[in-house]
Amino acid sequence: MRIDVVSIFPDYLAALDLSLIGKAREDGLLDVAVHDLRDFTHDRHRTVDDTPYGGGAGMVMKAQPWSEALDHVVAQGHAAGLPGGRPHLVVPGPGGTPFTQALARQLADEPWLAFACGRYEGIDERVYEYAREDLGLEVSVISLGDYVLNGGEVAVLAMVEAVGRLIPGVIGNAESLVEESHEDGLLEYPIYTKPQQWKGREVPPVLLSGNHAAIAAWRHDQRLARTAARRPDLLHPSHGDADLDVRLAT
Ligand code: 6GU
Repeated sequence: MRIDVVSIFPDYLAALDLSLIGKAREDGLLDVAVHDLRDFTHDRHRTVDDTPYGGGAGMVMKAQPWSEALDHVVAQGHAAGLPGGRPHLVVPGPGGTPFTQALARQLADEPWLAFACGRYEGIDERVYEYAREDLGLEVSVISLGDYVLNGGEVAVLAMVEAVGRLIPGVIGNAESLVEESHEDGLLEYPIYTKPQQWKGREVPPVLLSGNHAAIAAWRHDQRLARTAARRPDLLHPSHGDADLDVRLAT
């Protein structure tokens, strides 16, 4: 998979050289290119933002550096002989579609992803139109969750890690991918390792019983109890709607 990232803080993405993703790059499974948005400005101050039309707080990222950066990403990808022709453009932002394991799996099937890291209040809306209409890109705005980060860089690190580990060959033991939180809608069961007693605490006896059916049943119960306690929305997806109805009615 090819991954391009455009940011005004390319140093943030240095973490992509590390650990699992760094190893996948070394192994040729992932080809990551990070681009500095300011390289696509033409003024002395390398300006990437300006005040919003219509007023309001904060600054807006200018369309011009973004269009040139996206042109460059597409041209460089073609020069590198990429399959499929065009990247799926992902724009991280708190106003996007929620990022989930299911979305990570969809993105892991793409041969080419480009991430556009916004800062300030966001990017001039016409950049999305340009990407879709002139460059023919699929564009998805994706959010990590209901809270606000200062920019897309940290979100890209999270998304690239979630997507990268699903690419065949990146994780040695593919079985470890199946028994995970969010792969089947339940949270993971508690886990223990040696010693059997630690600071007066025992490992649950069933795990030492050698009774595989009993262990599987205990783990399933634990997953249900943990999901009910921490993420009841996963067990009763309609509960979220009740809140929404209250908000709309008031
Ligand atoms: Cl993807 N970006 C930003 N800037 N803030 C966020 C986010 C993304 N997801 C949650 N908050």
